[in-house]
Amino acid sequence: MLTKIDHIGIAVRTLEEALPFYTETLGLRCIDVRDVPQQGVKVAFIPIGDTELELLEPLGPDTPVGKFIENQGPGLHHVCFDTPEVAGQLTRLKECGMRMLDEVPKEGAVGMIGFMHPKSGLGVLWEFSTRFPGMPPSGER
Ligand code: CMX
Repeated sequence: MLTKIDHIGIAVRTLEEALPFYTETLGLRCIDVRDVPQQGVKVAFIPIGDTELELLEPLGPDTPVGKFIENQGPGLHHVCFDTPEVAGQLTRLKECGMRMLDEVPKEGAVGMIGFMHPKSGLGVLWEFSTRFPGMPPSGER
């Protein structure tokens, strides 16, 4: 079961360069900035309605977001579904013949996550996430 859009991931060259557009020009609020070294990114969390934008600054050129920016420039990087059972989702999608980048969940910034390859996702890099116990849903913190 997929319950909502947990967040939209946006690749940025630097948070310093990107944040004023979101906070000053658009008038949104950044509630947290955090390094997520296991994903190679520094993340700024921006709630909007019942979901969030995640601005993703690469921690180096040899990271997924670093390579994405080198190839395509900054912009929309991925969309994340919330699900109560990420492990089951990854297994089910693999059984459907999807090319999974993760067959078992791994630790993300706010939950356990897994990605589907954009070639199976019809051009979109889809993420699936189950928030850690005690972590409020996106848009509620
Ligand atoms: N969205 C859509 N398409 C994408 C994409 C993206 N974010 N990133 C790459 N692609 C496309 C490329 O344009 C390319 O397409 P063409 O072959 O038509 O030119 C193709 O995918 C390349 O595929 P690849 O060679 O298999 O893979 P890459 O080495 O380019 O890596 C990807 C891409 C998605 C497999 C890799 O970035 C990955 O494993 N991502 C998952 C982890 C991740 O993104 N972590 C960062 C976010 C962490 C967080 O949210 O906390």
